[in-house]
Amino acid sequence: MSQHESLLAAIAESRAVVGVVGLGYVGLPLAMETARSGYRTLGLDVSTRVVDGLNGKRSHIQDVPSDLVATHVTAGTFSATADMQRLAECDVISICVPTPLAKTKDPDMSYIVAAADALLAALRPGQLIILESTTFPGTTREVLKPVLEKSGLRAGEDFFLCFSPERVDPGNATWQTRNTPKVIGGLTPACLEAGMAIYSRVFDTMVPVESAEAAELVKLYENTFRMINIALANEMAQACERLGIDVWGMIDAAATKPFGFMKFTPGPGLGGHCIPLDPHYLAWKMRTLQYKTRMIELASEINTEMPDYVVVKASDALNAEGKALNGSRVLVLGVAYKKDIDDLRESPALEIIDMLQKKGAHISYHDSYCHEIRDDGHTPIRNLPMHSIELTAQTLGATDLVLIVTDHSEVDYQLVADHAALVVDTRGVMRRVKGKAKVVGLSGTHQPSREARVTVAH
Ligand code: SAJ
Repeated sequence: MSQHESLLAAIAESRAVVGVVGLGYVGLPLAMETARSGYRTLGLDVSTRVVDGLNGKRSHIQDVPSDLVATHVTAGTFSATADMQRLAECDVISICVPTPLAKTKDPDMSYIVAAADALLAALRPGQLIILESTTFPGTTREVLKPVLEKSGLRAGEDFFLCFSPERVDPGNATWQTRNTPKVIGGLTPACLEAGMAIYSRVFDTMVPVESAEAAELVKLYENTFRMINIALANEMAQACERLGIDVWGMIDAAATKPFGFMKFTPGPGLGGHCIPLDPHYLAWKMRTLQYKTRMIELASEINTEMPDYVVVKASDALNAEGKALNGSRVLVLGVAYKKDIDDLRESPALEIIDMLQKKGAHISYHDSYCHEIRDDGHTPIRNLPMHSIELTAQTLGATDLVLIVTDHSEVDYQLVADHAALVVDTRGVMRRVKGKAKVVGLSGTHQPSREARVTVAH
């Protein structure tokens, strides 16, 4: 029996052991799904805190309940380890490690290379490796394959290699790991067959594509599509500013088009660990092929200038009240990178607070998801840590400006409208309320929201 046949048999008979490297917001949900699908799963992570927590039946990931971890740990279908040599026990290995950007906006491949080195030490015939981390087209074939073939084993013959992009959307109650269609591409047809054999037992819908490179590009295209369209919405906000049009009402009206349109909204800038980063993986790769992805460069420029645009709006709003930014008390409302989550990564709020501080404003913030802003070495803000303050009539009344950066759903915006004197709203959330506060939007006049579509009786 060939290595390929014995691997397929182990998968078909649920004897295959699955290893998941990297137990973050992608890896841990995946490990739970492979365990649910009947495969004994070994979670591997460099953090002993993560490993000990999971073996202690505690989850550190918002979307994975601790009782689910407990179920699989108790049943013996999941355990965690920091010992990368145990990769040798695994027949299928999914790599879910970070792929950040360096300060120079070049890909930081260090986590993938570290995982590849650990895999090399444990590689044996018959293993299937599936890279899930978002990365530039060619990574699987040009980075991972050469490292693993230092073993003398050949990809596609002795071991098998696929790329399958993660599509995890933290906090999404509808689309989760199991029911989100799963794209996969193999280095060879035999690789793809092996990848499909295991993943079609884990995911509801599989989407095989022509190659590992195609699968790598699908993910980057998805997120580049978002980044560019967000930039277009941000450009519309600046156009509406000059036209004296309320950008939110304009976009709501455009979104009534029942076909050929997808709604994106302007904001204070681009946060998160995907959208601001992923397009630069593609731009970087294309530069090595002497091609300049002009749309990505321009869109990134527009998104990157939004924090500055917001600071100017804040300064102008205070100025209109005869106040200087210098010395004003500014309450930043919402600092997470998007609403209803607790993630500060790349949040534009951090850059905005830093710029306001540098102009002499006295900053406080309220965000019930992010109780503290700590100095993690990347945060530009001085005098850290900062702590979220209570949002009350008193704290609102004691500010010269409330700057809404993130529109968490749980905030009482009527309270803001009733007790703040001046609000700059970068999310269009104050359109839903009316009160004494003067509200300045991202563009033009800030119209209270009204039904964007009136059905006319004929
Ligand atoms: N943003 C806007 N305007 C918009 C949409 C987003 O300014 O119309 C801003 C957000 O405030 C945030 C940033 O862009 O700062 C990114 O927002 P996002 O909604 O794209 O959320 P992410 O970063 O969590 O993106 C993830 C991605 N998921 C994966 O890569 C697997 C993305 O592909 C998803 O489409 C997105 O979640 C989602 O739909 O929630």
